[in-house]
Amino acid sequence: MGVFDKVKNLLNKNEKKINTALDKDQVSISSNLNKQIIASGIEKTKSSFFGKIARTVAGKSTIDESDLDDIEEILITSDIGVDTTLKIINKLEERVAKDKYINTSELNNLLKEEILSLMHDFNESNINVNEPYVIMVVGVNGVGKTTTIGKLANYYKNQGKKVVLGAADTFRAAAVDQLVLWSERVGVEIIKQDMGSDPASVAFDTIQSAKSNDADVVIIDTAGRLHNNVNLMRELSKIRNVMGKVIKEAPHDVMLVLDASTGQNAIEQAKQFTQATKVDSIALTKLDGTAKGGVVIGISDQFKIPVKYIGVGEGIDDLHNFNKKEFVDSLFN
Ligand SMILES: Nc1nc2c(ncn2[C@@H]2O[C@H](COP(=O)(O)OP(=O)(O)OP(=O)(O)O)[C@@H](O)[C@H]2O)c(=O)[nH]1
Ligand SMILES: [Mg+2]
Repeated sequence: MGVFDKVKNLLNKNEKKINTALDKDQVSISSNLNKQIIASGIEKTKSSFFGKIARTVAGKSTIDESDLDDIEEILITSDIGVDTTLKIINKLEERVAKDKYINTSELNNLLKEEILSLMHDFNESNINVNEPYVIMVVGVNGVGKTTTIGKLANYYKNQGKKVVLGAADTFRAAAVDQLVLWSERVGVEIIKQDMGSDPASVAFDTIQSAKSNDADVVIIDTAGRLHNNVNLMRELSKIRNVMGKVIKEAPHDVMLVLDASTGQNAIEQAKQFTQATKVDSIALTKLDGTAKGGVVIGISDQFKIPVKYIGVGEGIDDLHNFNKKEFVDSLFN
């Protein structure tokens, strides 16, 4: 290797080192920021859940069988759900039976470990498919579907993606207007028809337009429906099927929106929806206003469907990728 090549190699190596260091810095800055946002978003859940646990074990150096009943009650009242709570308590019991008692910091670590092992993370899917990536948003009335779509559109637009919204909630006049407002606010295209028109037809138009205009992401709004209404559920299937006629794999992501502040009701909705239709991911909204954030743990354990996003406010930037480790760390720190 000549002197020139050696110098060039050296420079290249240094540049790589600097770039890697910068990347690492960026990752840690954004990860810290994410942690702070999540921590403030789940403040109420944290002070309720962790506060209760801390009060139960305050002044104690050891936890025995009888304390576990109190802990069980706290987990259940934190909206983690009975099934998931029992799994956690069984593990704690095993440990107490083995060691007779555990100390409070061990208790915290054990709780943290158990909760983490029950939850599922989302492996970021590749939305750089050749055709538009289609997200169909479903959920009952008022859970935050349209708001989440606005925030998502903004998120993808900021990533340089071309986004098209589809106003397939033709059930209420105001629903289309609300999505139009979001499309203007974010600056993305929207496909709509008159109120009362066939939602499947709007979805079809949207995907066709997105395909011919080389869009990257399509997000379809649907009417809030009662999860026990068979006809409305059928309508969802119809919307879904019609998409597949334009893009074979569409919808790539059927996203169920759940309102965390409804606690156990959100778990019930997840049950009904997953029985009635394919659900690929969950967005959990309104974590900011509730102490019932424990519901994330129950949902993640019971449905094996990743919680992909959490909503922590009404603003355009109040949607975040969900990361189980950050969530559990925020809950315990
Ligand atoms: N605090 C808080 N409010 C939210 C969040 N997400 C949505 N909202 C509010 O919840 C209300 C309902 O939101 P929408 O987006 O209209 O809900 P939707 O599911 O589209 O409702 P329908 O179209 O009637 O079925 C609005 O006032 C939103 O601003 C959130 O993460 N935090
Ligand atoms: Mg809506």
